[in-house]
Amino acid sequence: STAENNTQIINPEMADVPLHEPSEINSKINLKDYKKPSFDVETVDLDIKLFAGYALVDSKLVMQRQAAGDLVLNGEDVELMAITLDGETLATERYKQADGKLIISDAPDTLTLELQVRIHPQTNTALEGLYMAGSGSDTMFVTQCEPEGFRKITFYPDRPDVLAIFTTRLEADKRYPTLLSNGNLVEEGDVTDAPDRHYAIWHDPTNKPSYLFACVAADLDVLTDYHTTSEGREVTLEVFAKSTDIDKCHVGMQALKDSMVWDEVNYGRAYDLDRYMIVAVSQFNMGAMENKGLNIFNTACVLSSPETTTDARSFNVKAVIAHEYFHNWTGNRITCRDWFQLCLKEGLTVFRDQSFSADQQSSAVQRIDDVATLRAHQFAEDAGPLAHPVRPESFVEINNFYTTTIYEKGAEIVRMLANTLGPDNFRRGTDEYFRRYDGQAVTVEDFLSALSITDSKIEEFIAWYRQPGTPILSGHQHYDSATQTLTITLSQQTRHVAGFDAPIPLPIPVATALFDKATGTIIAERMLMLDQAQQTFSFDNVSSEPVVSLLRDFSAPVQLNYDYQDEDLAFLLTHETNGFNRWQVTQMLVNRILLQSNDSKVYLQALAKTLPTLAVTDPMLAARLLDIPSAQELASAIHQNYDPVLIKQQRDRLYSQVAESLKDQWTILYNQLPLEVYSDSPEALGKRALRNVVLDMALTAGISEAGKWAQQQYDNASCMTERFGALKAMVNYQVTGSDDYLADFYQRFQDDELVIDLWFSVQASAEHVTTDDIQTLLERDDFDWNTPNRIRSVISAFTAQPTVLWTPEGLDIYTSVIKKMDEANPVLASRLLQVLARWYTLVEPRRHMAQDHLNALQQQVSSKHVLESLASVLGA
Ligand code: 0A1
Ligand code: ZN
Repeated sequence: STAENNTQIINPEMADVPLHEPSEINSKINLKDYKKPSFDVETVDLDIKLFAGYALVDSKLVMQRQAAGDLVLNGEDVELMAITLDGETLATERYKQADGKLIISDAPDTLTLELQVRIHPQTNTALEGLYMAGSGSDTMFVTQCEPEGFRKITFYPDRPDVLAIFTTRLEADKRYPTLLSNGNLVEEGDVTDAPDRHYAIWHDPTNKPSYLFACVAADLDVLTDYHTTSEGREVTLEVFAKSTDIDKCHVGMQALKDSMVWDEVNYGRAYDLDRYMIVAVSQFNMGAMENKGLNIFNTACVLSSPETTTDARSFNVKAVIAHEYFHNWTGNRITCRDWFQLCLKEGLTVFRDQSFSADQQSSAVQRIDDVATLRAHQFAEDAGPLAHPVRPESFVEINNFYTTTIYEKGAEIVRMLANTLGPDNFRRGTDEYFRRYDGQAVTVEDFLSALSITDSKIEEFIAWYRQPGTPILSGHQHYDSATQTLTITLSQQTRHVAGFDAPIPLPIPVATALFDKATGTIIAERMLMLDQAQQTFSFDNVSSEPVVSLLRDFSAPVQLNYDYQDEDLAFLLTHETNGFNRWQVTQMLVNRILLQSNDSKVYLQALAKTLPTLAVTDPMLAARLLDIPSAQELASAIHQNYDPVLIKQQRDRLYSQVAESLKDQWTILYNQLPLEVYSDSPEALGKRALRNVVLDMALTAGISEAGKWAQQQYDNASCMTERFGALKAMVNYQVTGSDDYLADFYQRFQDDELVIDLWFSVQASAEHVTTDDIQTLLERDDFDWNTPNRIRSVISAFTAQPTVLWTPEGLDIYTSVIKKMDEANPVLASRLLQVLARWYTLVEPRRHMAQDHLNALQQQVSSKHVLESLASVLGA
């Protein structure tokens, strides 16, 4: 009867996905086939000369044999102009070039290889390798080498277990005064005989894999600051951005300094070079990139100012800065042996940035946001055809594996390890990890082995890395008043994902507390370690039946299915001591109402009781407690006959019930939260967040002045959070005059690309958006197909409205964008496609309609990125 009942979740949903002819995708790469490289690179000297229509790249590799076998270099879209081995031109019969490889079969054990290649950064729209960003007179050259972009710059053994010392000479026209690469600047000057050209030489003293190489040629301003490390090193910090953006670099700079101190204090890790550079680029496929000493950032993840950046985005800027900085130790100094180990650096680094962020704001709110993201995106991925282990065992295109499973579930595993060990032993473990593996390319097993020095059971967590699917944790309790004993029985079940071994029980740490019903206080607290299919845990000396709070602070990435009464949850909403746990029970209540048609009375009463005080004591938490899962998150819990219209109606109905039942509160609260002078304190952030939620609620409840409030909030806004919150509300509720406000917003911010992205997205995600509206946005002159941020501001925003997306017209638009990007930017195209993975859960006729669209798309695309994702999505 319920969408959450076990059978539907555990039965492999893919059973009713038709088998599809596998398409012609290039061969799979398997973890089990890993072989050490036959040659190591000791030093690389690069000379990159940028010209108007092309670039020439000279390289000199000093190499040493490590194992038997051919000398294999990778190269894609690079034109070989010259090749010498130990100073002699290499005869064409001594090497062969095929399938993106250059193979030299009878290479000596030590050798120097010199190559010259020609590449075309100006026409590189894939944003991998060396590419030109920007347009017209406002261009720059920039690189993206992770995971396999370096092979688009020159022939090289482009794999993370080949570490080398890089020296880079970069030469360009003086229109690009800023010439940067990794490490330290050793020389710069004019090019003899070419008065318009100049060069710079950079040397990176650390051994690094090619994916961490970067260079930039641009015309940028710089914001400079300094940090003295705990080891006494003076580090120059530089953030490079367009001159008009430089005043938006202070938030990022401060976050960088905070991150440096945080890593010294919490992990004993100090920075190791004299210079740390960040470059802001407006065309970038992802958030940012941790290249050694020279991070490249999507402008959206580094620029921030109160007038132009919402609080949520600004908070994200700080988190991404921290993430990339933390990679210096977890990723760069200790790197991955192969790309199957991607979670080794990403899971650990996300865990570290989440911990950093938790120290910058209420840790409860941080946990709420991280868990909400995990549940909305990772749980959906794990429930569908793109499910894969946190450490995959095979792939066609590694770019398809920068997923929420590897990042966010990977971070949850590290969190479980940290919680199981406790802070002291976790620190001992990470110290050991850094001591043992600094300068090496290692595996997940190496990480677990270092962490387990104080507790060998830790190594059992390897199962979490190997097995896909979200475990379901079920349980019930029994109280025996005669013996004063409470027993809790827990069991776990994970769906069997096609193509993988049958699931085995995982070690699941279940943080548990018992609450006395009469006093509402905690009478016992324990971490239960469920490591079998089913286990019973008992608590003695329990004088009356308590309310059990389970999975506190979300102690494991599982779906909880405990036989709570709604009243127990309402009790916990009042008495739980930790804000995260309070939020978690509201979400359980909401899910029961929306997915199991439970009555909403208990939930509404509990909210009415909690909200008025909480709004004053902790406005940020109060705002979160009013969360109702998004349409997409709800969809991720439905495994068949998903009807987007029905789910939207139910969600809207509950939203209205909340708004109506607390109607008197909204006016009181809105008046309690007058606009204030901008401040970035947690209190001010909390008030702004709550004010925007209250505004929405007031509009839903039909409070007659609410439209006025929105207009006034827009007009008098002191920052983007206030202005954009008001605009969004006006657009969604079609407040009279909202079109004028949209026009005003455009007018005010037309020179700021990132704000115009907001302008696009507020329309594309609007409650009443139509496919015609989306089409109109895509046809505008300022809709730029070369800028991923702009594409996402319409296309990704549009997925917020599943009732429009899952229509023939909606899918026509969505798949035509994938088709368009398939050639130009396959990384982006494939990521957009992955969002459609759960098409097969739709109710007919939408299901067939979606299938037809995906089948048609398969005939029209050719990148292995999109073909691999499509094959999985179609159930091949
Ligand atoms: N390592 C980066 C993420 C990243 C991955 C791929 C990219 O280009 C295709 C760019 C960035 C991080 O974790 O931040
Ligand atoms: Zn990362």
